[in-house]
Amino acid sequence: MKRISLALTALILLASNAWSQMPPPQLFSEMDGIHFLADGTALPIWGYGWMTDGFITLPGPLLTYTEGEQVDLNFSNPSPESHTIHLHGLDVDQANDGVPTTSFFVVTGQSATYSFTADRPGTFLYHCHVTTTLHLTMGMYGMILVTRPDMTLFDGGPSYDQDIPVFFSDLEIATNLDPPGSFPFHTIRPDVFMVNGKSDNQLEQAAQIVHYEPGQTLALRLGSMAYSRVMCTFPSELNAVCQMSDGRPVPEPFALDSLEIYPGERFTVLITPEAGWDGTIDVDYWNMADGFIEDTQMIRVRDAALDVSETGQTPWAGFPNPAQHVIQYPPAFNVTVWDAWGREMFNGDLPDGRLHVQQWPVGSYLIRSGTGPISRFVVTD
Ligand SMILES: [Cu+2]
Repeated sequence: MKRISLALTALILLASNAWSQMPPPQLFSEMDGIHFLADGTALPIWGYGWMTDGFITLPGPLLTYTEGEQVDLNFSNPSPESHTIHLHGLDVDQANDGVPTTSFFVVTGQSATYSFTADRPGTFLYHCHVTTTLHLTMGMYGMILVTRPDMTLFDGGPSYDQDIPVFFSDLEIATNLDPPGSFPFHTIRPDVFMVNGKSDNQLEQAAQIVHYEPGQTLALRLGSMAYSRVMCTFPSELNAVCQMSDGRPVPEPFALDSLEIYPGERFTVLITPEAGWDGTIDVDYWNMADGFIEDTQMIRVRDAALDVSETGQTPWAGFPNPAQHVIQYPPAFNVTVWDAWGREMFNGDLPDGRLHVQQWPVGSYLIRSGTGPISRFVVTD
């Protein structure tokens, strides 16, 4: 009887939500998406996208809320099968949790609104909870961030400068090409391993690189929907400190050189990279069944001063950068150099283009000739 009344409630909820009438932002689900692998293969995916965009992505859109915000997450499903949005890790009530047996299915052609209060800051996930094994490997997942306007991780927690969402997942090409209609799904063996939906050379593209300014602290928002056990290795230059686990502060923050992330887990790790660093956080994907490493991907972290402009708008790129002794520019006049605090370090001409920095403190500097473009360089010891 309870089940029937729940179903009736769901039907009434759904009937009152014609999806054309929903205000944005509104997610939708589709089962005819395309995802490009690093080798150019176009792979069929299922997933979520913004209604206003009209296409789905892998992972789905990042959902960002402010602590305390009352959220109405509108969702419609024009796809041929039922789906839900399970709010993984958020403390929402049962009716809004997206587990179909205890809340409701969003069947083909219908819409629903998931209502909740984003009462805790942290890193969370969402995914479809219908035939979960299959719908997950097809791509129906994404990340949720709940942040605070004052840029602290939580009440009384440390402050930071940037949020960096890092979402791990994997898939099996054969399953995505030809999704099985029924069980067993436990035969799924992922063979594509992703960071924010990207693999291999895709992770060297500018949009995937984590850039920082020296002195900045970045909050890595790590979450996994992979079948694999994920292990991240943090080089010491990043000064990584784990602050939160599964959306709550850890009892005592701890320095990290590696971190294991099991399916569904989330961690918030602060990094404060040293000036002039360009390197990777290696990400190993371990097969949960046999305990072997299947693949290694990476997150590239780079001092923004070391980035080579892709637009050609920064012709004034010195060499080498970072520099220890001398940095070589084209010959120039009326050159000004500032340190990271805006103090003038040099003002004059460089007729031979050679800027001597051997005696300068380690750090990041800005340089400009006349009224030309400003470029950045790093001095190391
Ligand atoms: Cu689904």
